[in-house]
Amino acid sequence: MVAAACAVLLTTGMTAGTAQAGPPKPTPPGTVRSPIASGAAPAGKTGVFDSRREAGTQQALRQRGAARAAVAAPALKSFRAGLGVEGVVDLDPLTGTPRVVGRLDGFLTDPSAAAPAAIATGYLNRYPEVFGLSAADVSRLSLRRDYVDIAGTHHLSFVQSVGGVPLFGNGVQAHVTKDGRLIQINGSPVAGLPTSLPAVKLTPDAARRAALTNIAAPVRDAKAATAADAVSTTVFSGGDRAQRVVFQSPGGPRPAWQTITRGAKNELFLEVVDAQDGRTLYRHSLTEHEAADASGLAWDYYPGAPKGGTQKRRDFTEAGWLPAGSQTLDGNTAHVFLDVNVNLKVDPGEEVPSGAKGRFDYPFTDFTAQTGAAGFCSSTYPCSWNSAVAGSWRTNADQDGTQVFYYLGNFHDHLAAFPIGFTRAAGNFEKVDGDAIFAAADLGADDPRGFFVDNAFMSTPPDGESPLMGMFLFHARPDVWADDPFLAGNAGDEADIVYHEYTHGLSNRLVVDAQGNSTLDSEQSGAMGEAWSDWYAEDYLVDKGFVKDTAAAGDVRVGEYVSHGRDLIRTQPLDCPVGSTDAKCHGTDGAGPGGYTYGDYGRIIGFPEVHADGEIWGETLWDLRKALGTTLTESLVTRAMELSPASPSFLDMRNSILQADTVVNGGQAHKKIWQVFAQRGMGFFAATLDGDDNDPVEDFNTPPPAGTPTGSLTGTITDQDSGAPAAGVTVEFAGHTSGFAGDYVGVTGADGTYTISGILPGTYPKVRARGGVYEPQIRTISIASRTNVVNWVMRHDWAALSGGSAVTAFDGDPWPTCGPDLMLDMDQSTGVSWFTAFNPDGTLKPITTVVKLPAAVNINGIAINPTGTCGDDGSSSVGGYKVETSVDGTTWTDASAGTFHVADQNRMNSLPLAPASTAGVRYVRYTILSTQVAESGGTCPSFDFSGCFFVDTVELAVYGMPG
Ligand SMILES: [Ca+2]
Ligand SMILES: [Ca+2]
Ligand SMILES: [Ca+2]
Ligand SMILES: [Ca+2]
Repeated sequence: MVAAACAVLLTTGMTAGTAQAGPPKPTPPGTVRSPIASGAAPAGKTGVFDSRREAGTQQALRQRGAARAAVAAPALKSFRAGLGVEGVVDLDPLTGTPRVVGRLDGFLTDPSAAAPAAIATGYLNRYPEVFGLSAADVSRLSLRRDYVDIAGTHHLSFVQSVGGVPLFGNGVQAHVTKDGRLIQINGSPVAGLPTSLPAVKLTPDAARRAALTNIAAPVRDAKAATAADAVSTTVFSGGDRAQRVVFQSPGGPRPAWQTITRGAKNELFLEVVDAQDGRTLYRHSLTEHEAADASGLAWDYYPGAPKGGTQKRRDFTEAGWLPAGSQTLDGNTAHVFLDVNVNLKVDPGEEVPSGAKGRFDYPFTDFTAQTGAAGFCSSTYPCSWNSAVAGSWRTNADQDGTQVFYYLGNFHDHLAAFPIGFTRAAGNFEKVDGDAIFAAADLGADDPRGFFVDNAFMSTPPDGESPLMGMFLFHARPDVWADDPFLAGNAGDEADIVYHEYTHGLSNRLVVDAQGNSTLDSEQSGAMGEAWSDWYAEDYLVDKGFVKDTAAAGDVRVGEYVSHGRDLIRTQPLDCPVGSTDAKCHGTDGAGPGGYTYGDYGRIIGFPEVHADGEIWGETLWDLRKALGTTLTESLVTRAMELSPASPSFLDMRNSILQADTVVNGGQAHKKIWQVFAQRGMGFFAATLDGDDNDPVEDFNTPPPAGTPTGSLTGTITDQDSGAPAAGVTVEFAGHTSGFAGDYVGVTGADGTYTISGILPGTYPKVRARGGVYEPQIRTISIASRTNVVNWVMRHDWAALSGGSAVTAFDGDPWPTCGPDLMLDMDQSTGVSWFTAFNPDGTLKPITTVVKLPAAVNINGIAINPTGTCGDDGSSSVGGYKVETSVDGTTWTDASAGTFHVADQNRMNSLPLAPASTAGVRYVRYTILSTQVAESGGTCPSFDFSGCFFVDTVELAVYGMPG
């Protein structure tokens, strides 16, 4: 909740709402329509016509199929039964013969040394009543193709014919394994074909003329040359062709001409024309599909990149991302528009329109010469707008929208493919499931305030609802931020930025609770979310050769383009090994040089922050990729998300990666995985209290060898003030309680004793005791291979909510998610955050909270942790304070007053108490009088000190005995 937000880059975004507002659907483009064809062309395949698929024909065929099924021949029934419960016998209503015969749990025949074609025809001959083919029919099949795939399977295609004239469409296909087992028969063969057909009435030229009329093409005169073969192959001057075929219509086989003619716009059409009456039986364009495909220009990495920097034509329709003829970028994978007025709705003028032939052809206009050094442009990092010229971003806006659409489709396909497998079943983003990505490019570009720069985000609701992605311009207007260090470009033009945001969708759909809601809600899981996003993006770009990861360190940089080759988005590149002395792996003042380790958590930029701390996880996964290769690592990292517990810590996810290795890889990579994590400080004895621990302890050990004798831990826990045994207190080894490697957890009984056994020997940095009304304690404990005794003395916190205390009044204005209850939760990682208000003389307006204790207490101590929290820096810590007590909530007695200093941050500070203030206390009133901004070296107002906006307290505790 730091007020100055300029440094926050590539966030997951918490923007409310999923912006379901849809634009009007595009009007289907004009298509060539036949004045003859009686059926409307099916959607999506304009120009296709098949007389067998006309509604009336289909109705008749359905009735025929139903009638046939009702009186299935006994032979067919017994055949079907013989295939078992997973047998498939699917009859084609047009032919009454099987479109598929097979079984899902095996093969149709045993292995055989016979020729594959003989295996297939032998099977057809064995079941004439199923396939409807007599021995004579089978003998007339001609083998057109025997395709052997890379697994050795034969895919056979047999053509049926009448008098040497082939049947159009129908036939027999058979698939045979390399050891001669029949897998499946399909193809809907036509049963009982006659040996001859009525004479044709149309000449080849008449058929050609009918075909041209059918496609509304001008009928040209042409000379015909007809061969003396069985199909009367005819070639016309001008290139049109015709040959005889047999066409299986619902009424039976008919003689026909198959023609290939050229339409009005030079498209080629294949048609089948009835040879007796000139009727169109079938039509399919051979080229219009190509011409009507939606396509556009896009590069693979960023403009000017050494590899993947050049715009190329991309077929959006063939890829399945956008229907042919689309006039906007609203397809199955995404709806990209330009939300220049940042209302998260598609307003008039915000769609990216297609040009001629469904093409989104928007060549990139280079602004480098216009923008120059002010925008950090160069030939290697060209600019796409000039922030000093209003509206100059419009020139490349449609180009950028098209580019974003390409990236989203491309990454959709990459993530869906093996081995990642982010498919529809896994919860990916597709319009057919109601959740295509709603992507706003040039977000806020036209907003007069000029704030919407240097960022990108993705917010991901559960499966079935569209996520919202935002891509901003980079580089602010000079009057808004003169020193903006970023390139004057478009976020949507850089692959890793778009892929980073897309991956937020992956992680938030895979790490979920049973309802499908994301559980990436802890500090460390948020950091992993950022790291995964960096990792999947760069992993892909390196795989494809667009980013070159050499043996040297520091090649792989997120935001290479918008940062014009500097470390502006992350503190250093991903490929920075631990201990690297390469200048590119410079690290930070807080974490030191070289690759980061777990102990750098919260120190990389001086305070906990998900993008910075995520670099530890990202670099670790980059090591893992180096150790295991990209394919296995993609698999394990993805499967681990699916196995993850809720709100995971880095150690939870390490465990899930190990478990994933057990599941999909037989545990073969266990040793290497441990080595990688141990080297990054996530070794066996590493400790984190949970996913919200901002101060995890690193360890560089792999697990002790199998068979190492274990030890146990036992002891007694007593109440410091009463001396009584403390029951119900949990003792747990942080980092060893997620359920994977044996939980090290024990609970005290009524006598205050606990025992944990089976502990591998070593030093565990965070062993925590907590429970009930007792203030948690954390200790480092060494375990030897024997019984180890550790006793604890714990303190009853009478202000703890869990013991029945309550905030009964306060006069400040707390941040919505950081209210005063968080002072009383005995959690040192949470606290209250108040908005500040100042008097005219600059002093803070005091903020008061009243806490009611569950019983009257003779107090012997009050302690406060005054530190900045809820995302604020140390300047938001409390300086001056006052504490009063009361037995009735009406009359107050001064108990303590003073000032907390920087040295008092991050700990509980015991307050000196006035003797008259401690007896029979039921109420405690805490007043904040000032912040630590001045002691932190700041003055307000200043965006550099969060204490100018918020003042916080982590915890307040009250000790004593019932009074
Ligand atoms: Ca809008
Ligand atoms: Ca979905
Ligand atoms: Ca490298
Ligand atoms: Ca707290």
